[in-house]
Amino acid sequence: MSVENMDIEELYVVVDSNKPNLNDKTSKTLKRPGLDSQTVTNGIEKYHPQAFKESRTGFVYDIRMRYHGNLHEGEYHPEDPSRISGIAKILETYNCTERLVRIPAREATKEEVCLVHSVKHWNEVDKTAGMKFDQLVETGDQYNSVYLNNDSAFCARLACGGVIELCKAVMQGTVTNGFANVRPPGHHAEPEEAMGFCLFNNVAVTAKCLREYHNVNKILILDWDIHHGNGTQKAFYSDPNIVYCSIHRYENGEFYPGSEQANYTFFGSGEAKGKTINIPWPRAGMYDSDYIYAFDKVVMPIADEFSPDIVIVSAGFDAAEGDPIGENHVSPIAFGHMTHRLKSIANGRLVLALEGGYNIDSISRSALACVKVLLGEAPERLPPIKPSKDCMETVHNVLRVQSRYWKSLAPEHVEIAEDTITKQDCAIIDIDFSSNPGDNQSRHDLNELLLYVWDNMILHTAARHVFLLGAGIGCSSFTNLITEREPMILDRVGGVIMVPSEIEVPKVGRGTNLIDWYYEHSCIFVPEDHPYWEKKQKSKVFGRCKLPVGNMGVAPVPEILDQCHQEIFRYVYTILAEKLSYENSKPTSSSTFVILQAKHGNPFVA
Ligand code: X5A
Ligand code: ZN
Repeated sequence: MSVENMDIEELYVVVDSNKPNLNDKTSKTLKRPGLDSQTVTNGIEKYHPQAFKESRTGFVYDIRMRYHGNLHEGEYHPEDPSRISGIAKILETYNCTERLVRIPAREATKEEVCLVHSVKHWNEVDKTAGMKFDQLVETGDQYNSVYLNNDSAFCARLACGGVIELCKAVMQGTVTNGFANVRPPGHHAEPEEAMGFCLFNNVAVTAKCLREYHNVNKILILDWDIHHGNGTQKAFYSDPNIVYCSIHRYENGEFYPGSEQANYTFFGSGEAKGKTINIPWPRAGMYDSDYIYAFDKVVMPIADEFSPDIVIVSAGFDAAEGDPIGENHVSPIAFGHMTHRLKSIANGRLVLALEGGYNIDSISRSALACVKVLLGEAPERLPPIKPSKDCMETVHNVLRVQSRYWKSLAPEHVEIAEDTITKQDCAIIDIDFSSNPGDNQSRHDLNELLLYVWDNMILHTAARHVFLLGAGIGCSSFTNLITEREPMILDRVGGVIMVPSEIEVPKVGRGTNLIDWYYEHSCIFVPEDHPYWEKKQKSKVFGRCKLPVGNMGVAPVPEILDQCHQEIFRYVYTILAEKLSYENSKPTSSSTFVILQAKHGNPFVA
């Protein structure tokens, strides 16, 4: 593409030249679809005599699930019996046990387990109860990451039956929600085989049971264990009634269980396209903000739109701070928040079933935070959400794929963006925003609007070279955007051009990295008689300020823009020409660019 030859008129794709109604946007993304006719007619209604009913929280814990243990005495295995006793103990210490309704575990039956697993698998597990030491070792070694003793099969049946009983209790209204403190875990267990410390897939078997025997129509399984639940995904990959959504460490397929099927490019098949949602972290080291961001941008909109009859969480705590395997940093408070958000779905019918998690202290404190929220306590306050660049990139990849299947992920604005921006080499998003410079409310609205356009339009595109062009009060909203979205901005923005006119020259936020970048990538046109030039110290936080050519002093925004437009486009062209000629030498280049322009006053006449 030769940018020099491009007519400026052709650059214009005015996506939205009026001030969108921010309230309208809110009601669109947060709207709750409500009960659809299917839910009302399939007999689910009788399960929740609603309004003001007292909330009760069920708890499954059977000490016999501690019998499953490593045969090699003295040899440490992370999936240890003390995991569930540690959780039980902390709940006791913090006086939660007495507030919980104990739901007895029982062994799952062959018929139940075989709704997910093959009879061959059931028999193989069953046989282990009578095996000698050598046979146990040999059988365990035949699987990927599984150990066995003579009680393993019994414990696996108990864990599975425990989750079934708790979910039944929730559907029947005996309890509102609950926590299943069970082991061995389940989500790696596939229809035909044990895997990853898992023998039977507790959550998958439960979901099938609910549909088969308990008249439940739609189920959401949310898996926040650090590992991808390959077994659960496999069990429901073509089932449109069960949504499986997993947040996990992926590392380009390197992390356990090490399959490409954990990538966001796997989203379900046939009628169930979009019913598998993978949110794959590219590395270890994710924090609370990353999880909450994924929740707010992907999990909750989908949960709301799907409107399940019950939510089951594959609640591993190996993403918790301190976990030796997960190496992420999720705090107990964040686990509490995720639990809290999920309570808003399915009339509060929510069951957490333990999966992985290998630091006893971490999993105990995380489980405690979740149980407290289930019991009705408010989660503690979290600091403001600051997702990492890797998180935002992952989430937006997920959104790009999933917005084809979920309306709530693709508001009208974004559909326009898909059509007008992704299908061409370039586009201009023009936001005209009329207001008075001193009006704080409109400044706040414009800040929100730019963040919204960035998150929902620009990040949905493949544009690698975004230019930000601010005029008048639009300028300070851009420095706000740059500060709020620093990691992605540094990655995607080619240059920032500002024409503040009589407005104060805005500054970017703290951080030498950001400030240096801003200085290197900005071009701020400040007229000769602007008070800026009187300042003694000209800090880099104001960007690279310059006098417009043929300076005529402070004038209304449209006039200054008019005066500067040659210079502005020369600036954009120079940077683009440089970047594109560099990229064209590489096969993977993308030449798309967007100019986001926000200003007040009359439309910019080029
Ligand atoms: C349930 C769970 C982890 C398996 C890791 C095997 N399994 N290296 O967290
Ligand atoms: Zn795990």
